[in-house]
Amino acid sequence: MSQQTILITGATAGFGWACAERFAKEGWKLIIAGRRQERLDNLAKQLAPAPTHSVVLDVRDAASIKAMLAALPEEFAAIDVLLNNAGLALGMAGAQNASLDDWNTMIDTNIRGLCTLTRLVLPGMIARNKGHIVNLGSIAGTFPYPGGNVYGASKAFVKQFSRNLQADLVHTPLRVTNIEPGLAESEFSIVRFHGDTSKADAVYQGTEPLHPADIAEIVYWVCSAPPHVNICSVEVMPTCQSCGPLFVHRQSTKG
Ligand code: NDP
Ligand code: 8X3
Repeated sequence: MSQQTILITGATAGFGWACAERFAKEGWKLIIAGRRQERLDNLAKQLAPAPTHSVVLDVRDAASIKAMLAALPEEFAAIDVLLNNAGLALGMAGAQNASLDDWNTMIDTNIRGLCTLTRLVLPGMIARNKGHIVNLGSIAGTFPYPGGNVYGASKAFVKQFSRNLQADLVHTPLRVTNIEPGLAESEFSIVRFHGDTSKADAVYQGTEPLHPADIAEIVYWVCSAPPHVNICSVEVMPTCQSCGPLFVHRQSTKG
């Protein structure tokens, strides 16, 4: 098979970085995107000699996405896999106290950015009769928790959008997968707590969380399944995690 091409958003850290390494190891061509130029430069050096095209890209900016796709060098233009990985959680306050700016950033990144990329990449895939959209959802899109509010809702969108995409594409050979990880250590919690590393460290204390390489292995696995096999979703937690029981708040019986 000729060399395949993957476009990875959010390649400058965590899952995206690990996926770039995993696919490079298998001889894929890589388009790596993120907002931090220096990280992209370091990653490209690390991936060498894999063919790599780096793009500074904010997925919230539709015009930049269009320009990026229009300017792809010919050898990277036929995207086989779009890995919609760029995303973030911001804050853990209850809905009544949460920052509206944080909510809008999550909506613009996790929902609007993912939709824009998908919409703009799909026509090329349809024309080539080949392609795979892999989205990074989360267990937070299924299981609610206090402070998860808009983050969880954005990942519920990703889950349902993935299923609806599959419905739209059923008459084509294109595939759609939603990866739904639980607790995984990356820069995710540092970002969530706005750079407070002690709060971020506490999230993983006393656990063996998932590692970005675990997610990369799963993403590579779903992409390397035979063409007639569409792995629709993968829910994955570290062994130390489970869903909690339903919670009931009871009035205090004391005075
Ligand atoms: P990281 O914070 O380590 O990486 C997030 C990546 O997203 C970075 O490369 C960042 O790059 C990029 N990103 C964020 N905002 C934008 C933007 N506006 N435009 C372009 N790129 C952006 O987190 P993870 O690797 O853990 O997260 C990756 C995905 O997995 C996210 O969608 C997250 O919601 C999801 N996920 C994470 C889990 C976890 O526990 N870690 C569990 C379940 C799902 P840069 O800042 O350079 O732009
Ligand atoms: C990340 C997993 O549980 O922190 O999506 O929301 S969680």
